[in-house]
Amino acid sequence: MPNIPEKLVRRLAEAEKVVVLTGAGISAESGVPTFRGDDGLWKKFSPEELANFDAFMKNPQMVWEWYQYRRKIVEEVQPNPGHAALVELEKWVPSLVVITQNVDNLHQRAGSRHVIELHGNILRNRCLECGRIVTEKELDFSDGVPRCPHCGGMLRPDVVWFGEMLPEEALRQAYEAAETCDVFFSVGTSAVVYPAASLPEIAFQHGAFVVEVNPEPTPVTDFAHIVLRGKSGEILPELVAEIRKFKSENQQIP
Ligand code: BJW
Ligand code: ZN
Repeated sequence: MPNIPEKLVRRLAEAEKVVVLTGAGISAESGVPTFRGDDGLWKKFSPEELANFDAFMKNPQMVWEWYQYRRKIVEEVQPNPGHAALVELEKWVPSLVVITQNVDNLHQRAGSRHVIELHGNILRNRCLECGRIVTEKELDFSDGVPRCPHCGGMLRPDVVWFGEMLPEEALRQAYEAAETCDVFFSVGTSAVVYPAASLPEIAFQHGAFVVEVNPEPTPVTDFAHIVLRGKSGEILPELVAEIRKFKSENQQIP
């Protein structure tokens, strides 16, 4: 496990605004499969092929089965020490925003207070006709594909597929956070899916100190100020321990 550079601890101790962009890798140690790479969720199909509206309309039953399978995983797993470390980090910096590409709700379950969801949430469903949000309890799969209890329209998972716009307000807040932060972390994301993938570079261009936490190289590696190679469930707790130590040595106990 890499040691945490003192420079990073100092930067964090002085920071006003910290932003953490997360991807599937932060949930890997909870048991949620990632999308790409050797352990990727979609080995047979690329995410680009499956996660789009045309694929859903062509075979809604298959796509629903797939989402119900993943939903079950997400409901059965627990947040891991990486999620928990981000909750503690809130104590040590004046402002912390988590921007997540994940749809698994694990940051919220861990207790992070300011989470921006860029790609929706797998626990919600939305009606294609009336736009209402429908809870999981209301889903009826007796005809294969669930229908809206209000208008009978087709339901879909309330997530963002390829070719679809990200939620406007969430994206606006994410850009603003990236443009104004002092320290920006890119954690457990392959950083290949846009527009989320542009956020680390935007932060860098606006003068933020950019840190990558990932066992593998990504496009962010090329410009990050510090790269911490390894699992987020190990590195993030170690980082938070260093800040806790630094703050207590400097008598800034909250
Ligand atoms: C660990 C670890 C451990 C492992 N600890 N780390 C500009 C340029 C080029 C293309 C585009 C562009 N702008 C838009 C596009 C098109 C497209 C796109 O980006 N395509 C690229 C693939 C080329 N983007 C879109 O279509 C987006 N919409 C959009 O831009 O709207 C405007 C528009 C409309 C019409 C036309 C053009 C523009 C929408 C993107 C939606 C993405 N949706 C998904 C599915 C969500 C629902 C679901 O879950 O089913 O989001 S795809 C999937 O990828 C999911 C993820 O959030 C996303 C990112 O993946 P992530 O999180 O990075 O996971 P992995 O698996 O890729 O990486 C895991 C990482 O963890 C790895 O690096 C590991 O090493 C690491 N890891 N263990 C730490 N223990
Ligand atoms: Zn409806």
